[in-house]
Amino acid sequence: MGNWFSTLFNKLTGGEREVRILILGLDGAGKTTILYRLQIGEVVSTIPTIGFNVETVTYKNIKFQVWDLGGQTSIRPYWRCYYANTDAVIYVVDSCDRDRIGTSRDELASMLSEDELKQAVLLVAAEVSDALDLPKLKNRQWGIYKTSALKGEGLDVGLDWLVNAIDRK
Ligand SMILES: Nc1nc2c(ncn2[C@@H]2O[C@H](COP(=O)(O)OP(=O)(O)OP(=O)(O)O)[C@@H](O)[C@H]2O)c(=O)[nH]1
Ligand SMILES: [Mg+2]
Repeated sequence: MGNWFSTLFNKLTGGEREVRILILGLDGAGKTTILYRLQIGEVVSTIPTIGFNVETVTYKNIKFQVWDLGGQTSIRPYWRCYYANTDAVIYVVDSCDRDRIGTSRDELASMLSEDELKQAVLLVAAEVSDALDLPKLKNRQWGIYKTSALKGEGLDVGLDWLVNAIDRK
């Protein structure tokens, strides 16, 4: 078994460490709602996140350490403190928030340009790939899924994609 394979095997079976995932996106995009929908399978009532929430989520026998960071303008500069050793980013976009889609695209671009996230797989929870310039991304596995954290739609298929994408790395 090659080194690469055993590292991945350990990662996915929890032998070495959990898969580290960041949930990012503008304030009000639905990040915290997604975190708790994934963890307890229910919609919780949220307040704006100042700082972060972190939870361990087990999905299909894989342990994810999921970090949900606050998305307000004043908090976004701190996202970079969490980038090291991140396996995947789930980027959440409120597709109804048309006025701020450009801001969301710019934050995504600046996040993806960081060296520490070079290897990270990108899953986008939204329905707005063109507006985010996703088709222009090079050297990055990305997937986009229309999701509703309230209805619980789209999260499973998105996470399945994410697990396979990490597996292929
Ligand atoms: N319609 C709809 N509303 C949602 C969805 N997900 C979250 N919301 C609502 O959007 C509001 C903000 O959700 P949060 O999960 O707190 O947003 P957040 O991205 O964590 O925001 P910050 O912590 O400020 O960065 C809440 O009122 C949610 O109920 C969704 O999929 N559809
Ligand atoms: Mg939040």
